[in-house]
Amino acid sequence: MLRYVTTNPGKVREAEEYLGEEAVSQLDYDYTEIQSDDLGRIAARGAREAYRHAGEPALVDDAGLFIRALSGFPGPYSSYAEDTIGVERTWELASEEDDRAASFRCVLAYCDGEGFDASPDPVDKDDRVAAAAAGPDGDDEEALPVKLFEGRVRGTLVEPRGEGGFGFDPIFEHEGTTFAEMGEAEKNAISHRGRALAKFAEWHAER
Ligand code: ITT
Ligand code: NA
Repeated sequence: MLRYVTTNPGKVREAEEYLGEEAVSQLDYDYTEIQSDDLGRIAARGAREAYRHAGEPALVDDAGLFIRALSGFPGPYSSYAEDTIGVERTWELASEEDDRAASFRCVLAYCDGEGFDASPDPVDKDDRVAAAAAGPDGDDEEALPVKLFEGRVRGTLVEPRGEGGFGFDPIFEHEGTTFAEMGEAEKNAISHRGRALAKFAEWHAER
């Protein structure tokens, strides 16, 4: 069984909606989040650790909100920003800027203890480059292969609207609708996570 490794129930709802509840189940495991401004490195390390912990195929989801006028803040520190200043005050900070553009990014890191070279590789060149970049940087265990899938979506920050979703969804508007005003399927069709899940699903189906 594929394990979606996260402590965040909002992420799990979206992954189950996309992949199907029979195909994936949550592993509520708090892997070590290394200090890095690179979501891919954070996720790759997490996926190796989660696979070693669970002994089952592991998919780690590292994501964040990047506010252009704030030089990408909170980015990889989004979870910390949500817990400390919160969504309202993040909006207040952004509302003082003329430029309200932001993006969400999600990197999924997959590790099942196997290598990827022998299998046909339908994934585009960017993903292979990213996978190589995530590669060995420590002892032998660190050398477990990890495959990365990234998704991004651009939007505009607005005053909070909507009851759905999680995290910064109420202040993230895409084509007139905030992510918190969308259902899971609607959000997955356009979101950073949905796009990363689509790349993963396409690759995993061939595996
Ligand atoms: P895990 O590490 O256990 O998966 P987490 O919530 O701490 O849970 P991250 O470290 O990836 O996950 O932090 C991502 C944060 O970015 C998350 O807590 C939200 O504040 C924000 N975020 C990411 N994706 C989001 C989304 O789809 N909608 C709203 N906020 C999102
Ligand atoms: Na986290």
